[in-house]
Amino acid sequence: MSLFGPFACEIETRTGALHPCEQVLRRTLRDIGAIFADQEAVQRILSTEGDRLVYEVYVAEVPERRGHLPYCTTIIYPGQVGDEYHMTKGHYHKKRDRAEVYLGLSGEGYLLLQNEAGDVRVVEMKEGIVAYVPPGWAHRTANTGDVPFVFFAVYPGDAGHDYGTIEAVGFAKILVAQAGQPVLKDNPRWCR
Ligand code: S6P
Ligand code: ZN
Repeated sequence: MSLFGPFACEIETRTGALHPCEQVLRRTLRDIGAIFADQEAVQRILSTEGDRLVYEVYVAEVPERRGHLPYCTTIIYPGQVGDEYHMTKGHYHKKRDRAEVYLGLSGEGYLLLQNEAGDVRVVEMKEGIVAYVPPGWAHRTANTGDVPFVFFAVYPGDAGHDYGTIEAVGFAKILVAQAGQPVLKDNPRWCR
C-alpha cells in the first residue's frame, strides 16, 4: 500500500511497533558484529549463545524523495557485547547537509554524534527528549538500560544513507558499562 495523501500511523511506545509500516528491518549480532570493539566477545556470544536480535527499525510508508519526511521507529534491545552497549550501525546522511530529529519514546539510551573532523558529542535520551542531529553529523544510538530503548526519527526524504564511511572508520568513542554506568571511552579500533 502506498499512502501519498494525508494519513496517520499508530506507535506502540513501549514496543516501538508502528502500524501501518512499509517494512521492519531486523539487525542481529551476526549481521552487525563488526561494529563492536570487542571482537572476541562477538565470537564468544555467537558460538556459545547463538545469534541475537540487537535492534529493529519500523519504516513508515513515506517515499524517500525530496519534499517528503520519511520516519521510523527504532527499538534497541538491552544487552552488551563485552562492555559495550547494544547499538545501531550508525551512518552519515549521503547528502551531508540534511539534518534529522529523534524523539525518545521509552527506555533509555544515548545518541552519539560524530562529524568528519572527528569531534564527538553525546545526548542522553529517554521518553520525551527531542535530540537534533545537525547537518554533517554521523549518528548512532545505544541502549544503556534494562528494557528496550525506543525512539522515533524523522528526516528529509532526499537525505540518503551513507553506511560505508562509518563502516570504514568507526566512531572515535565507544559507550561502555563501568560499574553499571555508561562511560564514554576512546575506541581502540578507530581508524583515522
Ligand atoms: C534514519 C535514522 C534512524 C536509523 C535507525 C537505525 O536516518 O537515523 O531511523 O536508521 O535508528 O540505525 P542505522 O544506523 O542502522 O540506520
Ligand atoms: Zn539518519
